[in-house]
Amino acid sequence: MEPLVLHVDGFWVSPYVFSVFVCLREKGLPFETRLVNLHEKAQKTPDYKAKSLTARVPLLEHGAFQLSESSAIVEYLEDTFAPPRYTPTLPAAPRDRARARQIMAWIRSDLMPIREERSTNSFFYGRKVEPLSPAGLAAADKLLAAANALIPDGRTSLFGDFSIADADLAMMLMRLVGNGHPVPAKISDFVAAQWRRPSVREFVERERAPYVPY
Ligand SMILES: N[C@@H](CCC(=O)N[C@@H](CS)C(=O)NCC(=O)O)C(=O)O
Repeated sequence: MEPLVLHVDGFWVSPYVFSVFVCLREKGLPFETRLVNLHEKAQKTPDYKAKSLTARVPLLEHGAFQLSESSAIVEYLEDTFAPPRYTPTLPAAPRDRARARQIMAWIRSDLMPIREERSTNSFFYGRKVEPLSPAGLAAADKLLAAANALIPDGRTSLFGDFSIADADLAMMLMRLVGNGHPVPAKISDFVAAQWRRPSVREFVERERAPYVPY
């Protein structure tokens, strides 16, 4: 098999790196990681930019093929390392798969006040946060209403079997849950169940270098 290399942020706080890391682990694929120190602008070096069209993390190298954008990477891995040989990380049924893609796209393109006011380094590093602004509260309400509608009652995954949409949604919800925002039990149970997955724990519980804001 051609080698897989995942380029990750130096503090392991990127939710987009997280998606790809979990996908690779769930599929049981061997891969190396390389740190890109964003606080030192390592993503702007000519070497890195020659590999990554977007000059961001994550970047996946698979042999000579280089790909940026986490959801594109997840789809590439799903197509290249497809079930039944490899564990699926997206649902098979077209409507569930479309819903998973919808959630992944939405989480990457909306809810900006939560992403800004509750960056993932807050719960990875136990950083104290200010109360949410009115825009942050409105975004939190929107997220919680969607999560409540998406998570089936009595279940702790969106589609029965795990998918990357579960991990992505849990990471977004953790920005609230991990900072003490009150959420319904169904949602905290969902986040807790996702946080117990070995692939997620490996990312969440890893040792991190002291954080340098950037
Ligand atoms: N839509 C992209 C977002 C990637 C992204 O925003 N990465 C951030 C880290 S979380 C980054 O590399 N920031 C450095 C920069 O933009 O210069 C994806 O899903 O991969």
